[in-house]
Amino acid sequence: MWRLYHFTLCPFSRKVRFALAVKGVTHDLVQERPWEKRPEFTAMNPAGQTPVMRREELILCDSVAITEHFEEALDRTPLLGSTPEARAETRRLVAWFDQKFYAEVGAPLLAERMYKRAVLKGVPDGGAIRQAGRMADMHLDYIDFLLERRAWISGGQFGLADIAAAAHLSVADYLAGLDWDGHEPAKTWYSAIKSRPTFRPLLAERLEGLPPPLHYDKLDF
Ligand SMILES: N[C@@H](CCC(=O)N[C@@H](CS)C(=O)NCC(=O)O)C(=O)O
Repeated sequence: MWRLYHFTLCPFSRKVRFALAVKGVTHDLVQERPWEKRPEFTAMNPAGQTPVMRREELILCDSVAITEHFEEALDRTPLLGSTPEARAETRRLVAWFDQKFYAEVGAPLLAERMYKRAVLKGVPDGGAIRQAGRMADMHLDYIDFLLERRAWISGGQFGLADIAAAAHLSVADYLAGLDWDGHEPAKTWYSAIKSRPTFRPLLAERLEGLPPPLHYDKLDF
């Protein structure tokens, strides 16, 4: 049986969890706080980052390596696309959310609203939060732009770019960093994602002492 070392508000962990659920890979979960740098954890992943997957002696680190591993190992429910062009587009957008969205929105919100508040018990930097909100709005505009031209973020079919987008957006939404008003295409898409039984367990999880806004797990938001 696979074991996934994850952190509830880690978007990369959420991406792997959503992909594993869609592909039907059973696993158990270990909650890891990566900033604690547990020696047994850094022994598995020298980068000290969640997510990590383990089955006996086999250890997989990094969300892209993990999701691509299951894409190659399992024929069922392909998530990258059926042509080289479709796969390149899916990978471009996975990188968009993992790199650009995370750097501009997810990481500052996690630093200010989760780490500073819940771990350091300090005072968040309002300027950094407002800047993350402005960038989030730009990303929602881009998601609207894509969804006015295609059925899913990945392209014609639901795929790994939708999973990456949902994982990153859900963390930003938990941290009250998204204003959905005026983003109807993105809202309709995210409502469809939220209603999936493979995504609902992620929405049900809470970090102690840090509740999400009321709309967070509602289909109508
Ligand atoms: N490229 C990695 C990034 C993972 C990552 O940045 N994880 C964060 C938590 S969301 C982490 O463990 N940060 C602790 C650190 O970098 O020391 C992946 O895709 O898995």
